[in-house]
Amino acid sequence: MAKVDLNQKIPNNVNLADDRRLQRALEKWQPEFLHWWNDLGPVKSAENEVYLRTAVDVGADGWAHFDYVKMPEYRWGIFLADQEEGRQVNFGAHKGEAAWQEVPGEYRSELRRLIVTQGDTEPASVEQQRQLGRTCPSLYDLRSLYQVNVEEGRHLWAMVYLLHAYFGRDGREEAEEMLERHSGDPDKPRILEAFNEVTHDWLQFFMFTYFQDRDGKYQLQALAESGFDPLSRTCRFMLTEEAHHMFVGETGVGRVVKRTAELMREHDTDDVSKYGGINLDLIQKYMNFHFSICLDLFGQENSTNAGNYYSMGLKGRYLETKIKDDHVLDHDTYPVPEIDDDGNIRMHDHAALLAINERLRNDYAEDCQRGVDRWNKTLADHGIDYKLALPHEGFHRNIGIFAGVNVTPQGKIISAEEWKKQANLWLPNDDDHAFLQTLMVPVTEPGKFANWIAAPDRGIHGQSVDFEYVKFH
Ligand code: BYC
Ligand code: FE
Ligand code: FE
Repeated sequence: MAKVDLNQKIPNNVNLADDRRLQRALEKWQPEFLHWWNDLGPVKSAENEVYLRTAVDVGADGWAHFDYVKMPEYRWGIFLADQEEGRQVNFGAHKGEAAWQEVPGEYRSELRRLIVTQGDTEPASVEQQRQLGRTCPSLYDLRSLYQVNVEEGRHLWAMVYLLHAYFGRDGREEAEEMLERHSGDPDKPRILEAFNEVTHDWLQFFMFTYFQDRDGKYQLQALAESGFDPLSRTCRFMLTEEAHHMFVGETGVGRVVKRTAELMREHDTDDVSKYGGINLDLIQKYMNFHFSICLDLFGQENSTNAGNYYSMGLKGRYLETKIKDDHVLDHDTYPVPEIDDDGNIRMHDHAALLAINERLRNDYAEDCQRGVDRWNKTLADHGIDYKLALPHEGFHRNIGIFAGVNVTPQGKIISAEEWKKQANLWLPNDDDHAFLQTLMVPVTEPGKFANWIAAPDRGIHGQSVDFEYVKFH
């Protein structure tokens, strides 16, 4: 395993110093990245000292260092998980061959496309969240936001490293373009739809880190199975950071639910909005929105792209090697939803190879349910008879067979007219967003929290909840 070199301009465990050309190319990209960070990263944050985790190693016994950092001085590094001796391509047409240490020439453009799509989401999320620092509900939460942001920046570095190291000139051009497309830009938008939405408020931030970062987890898991070993190794290390992002989301939504439940008990009412809380119906609407746009991120139910990526050995299934089948899938089927002639949604068996996206989406949805169950337990513990629920997979979709079809959260197909009448009850509207904005008042005194969210059970890295996680200057 390569030694971690922290003293270099770009900390890394890929022996960057031994490859002058690559090192120079990345050092040329570095100031452009910083320029982007200053322009489109978190607003008014450059002087803040933030108690941050920095990746400094990949070993099981401690890979992170915690200390105050000014974010522009964060040490964004390149870290790959250790190489596995004798690793093979574990699925598709090349199953059983030694894992590739170089890009297989015939799959170059597909592989580049996957890496570019993955890389594009990372800075997109930073751009989407850049305004949130103005209205943080606490220093603890502000630090969480910044932690997620710097790590998404590092994930961009992870993909840019692969582009520079393995794709030559067009890889370098793709790396430039990562900083030229911008979330929501009408001319040069980010690649995937959900990454062009604005994150207006902190409830959205928690929904984002719960649902959208979880898409990240599942896509990274699928790419971690890749026969292209450097991609696999970099994704495996990214996943260790990703866990914290989803923790921020799950506990964030959980704390909102808890606070709402407390206010409901205290005032004996379902309508806690007049007491500065967020009603459960509104939390449900936000969930409907974020879950549905994230289901779109998995692509179409029947995808020849996904089938090709699989057969080529580039992108596998979730926990590929634990699945008990032939890992080639020439003859297997997988149930996929379809809209029958009578207008009902039914499952039909399709070629498993084409249904790779659908399968990953199902793995994802199952995982999403776990947090919802925990939030519902909080409600039950407060004696509240209300259950949050994930909407039906056909609800509010824009990609695949449900695109353009009006499906209720319960899974019933309705007319466009009916949809128009009811959509207000299912998705956040302008009034809802405006109401949330009234709650978004910054709280920056250590240990204090905005009224609409409960304090966390514990602080970060053994610090107390009232620790000064961010120092302003
Ligand atoms: N928006 O065969 P299909 C993360 C396009 S998140 C716009 O269904 P495929 C993170 C598609 O490109 C993880 N376009 O799709 C989270 C194709 O275009 P062409 C990100 C879409 O290719 C939070 C056409 O529709 N990583 O890390 O199998 C914070 C038909 O495509 C969308 C990845 O996504 C969409 N939602 O699947 C920070 C992994 N969906 O060929 C970070 C890499 C489909 O007709 N990406 N299209 O021009 C992939 O594996 C695949 O590109 C997708 C799409 C799964 C996204
Ligand atoms: Fe990421
Ligand atoms: Fe993330």
